Amino acid sequence: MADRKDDRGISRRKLLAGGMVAAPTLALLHETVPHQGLHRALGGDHPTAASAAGSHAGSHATADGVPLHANGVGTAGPTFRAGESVDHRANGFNPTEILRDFDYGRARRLASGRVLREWEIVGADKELEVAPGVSFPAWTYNGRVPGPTLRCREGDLLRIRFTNGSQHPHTMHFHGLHPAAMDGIPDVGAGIIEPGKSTVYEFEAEPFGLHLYHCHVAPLAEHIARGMYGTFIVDPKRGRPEADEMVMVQHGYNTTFDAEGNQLYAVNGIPFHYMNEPVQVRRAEPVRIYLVNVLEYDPINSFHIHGNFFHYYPTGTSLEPSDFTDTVIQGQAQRGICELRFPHAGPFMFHAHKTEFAELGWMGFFEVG
Ligand SMILES: [Cu+2]
Repeated sequence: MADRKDDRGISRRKLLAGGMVAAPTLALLHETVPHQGLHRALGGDHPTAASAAGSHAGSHATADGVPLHANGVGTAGPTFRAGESVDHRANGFNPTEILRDFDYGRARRLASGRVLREWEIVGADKELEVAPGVSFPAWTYNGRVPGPTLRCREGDLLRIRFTNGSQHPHTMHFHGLHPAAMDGIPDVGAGIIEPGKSTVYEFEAEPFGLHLYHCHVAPLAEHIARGMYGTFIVDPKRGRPEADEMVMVQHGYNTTFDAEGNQLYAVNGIPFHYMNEPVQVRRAEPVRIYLVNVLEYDPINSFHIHGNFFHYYPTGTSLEPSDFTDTVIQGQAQRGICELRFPHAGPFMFHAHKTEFAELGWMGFFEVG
């Protein structure tokens, strides 16, 4: 859950765990909560992302006087909504580009007639500006969070050369069918790939669907939370109908490294990005969203769209949708394909209907033209 330390002097996780609430913290709770309630009842400013950013972007102290966040990120960090932005060039990626960036690798047809696809993936430590003025020491695949969206077709032979250029040991663990030696976990096959070492993962693309890959080195939660994940799409042999396709990877940033929750939530790398740069789509035309949740530390995530409904294909492994809805819940590593058309022009929000995540970055707009 989102960290609430700088509102109430203790995280909700610790509060729920019980027995941890010290007297000064209780005093803070009593002092803070009724005041907020009164303030809201009087029609005062709600803690929107923009106002929260302004009011929390300073240094706060816990009840025992310890500064909470050296980087200035409280329960809601600085956002784009004040008109600021991060340095996409320095980050080396832009969520607007990640949205429709599908990496098919280098492909060639083998004598057997089968298609071989090859990728070079490099593990790299990288400081990313994840919100205006907020630096996060990420562990990445190819320098971006999320890593590249690897895409292929059912039955292709896949060869992924992974080189660990990070200071930390990593692997690439793919979801899908493959031999044990290609599973990308410690002590099996190539096992852990130490800094400076490399390995090749090779397997056949199956089953068709929407999958993911991520590092599988302990502590697993931290390796994932630092940014080591990406989308892995296996298209069905016959393909899918034409559509404006995009990938959305839901994740977060635990900027305090307390493993208790996240201070920022995002889709495709940067919180609030699609508030300032809405996703451009065309009215009445088919849109297909490859929606993946890799959020660490929080048990669920969700996706909700305004003014519309979508057909939902869990894991993308069936060509028949299982639901027609406007909201879907996903646990970590759950994913699904959303197919929809926008009947009306105009701006339509999409966001986590775990609404606390929305106000900490997981919200955006479609601009239907
Ligand atoms: Cu790792």
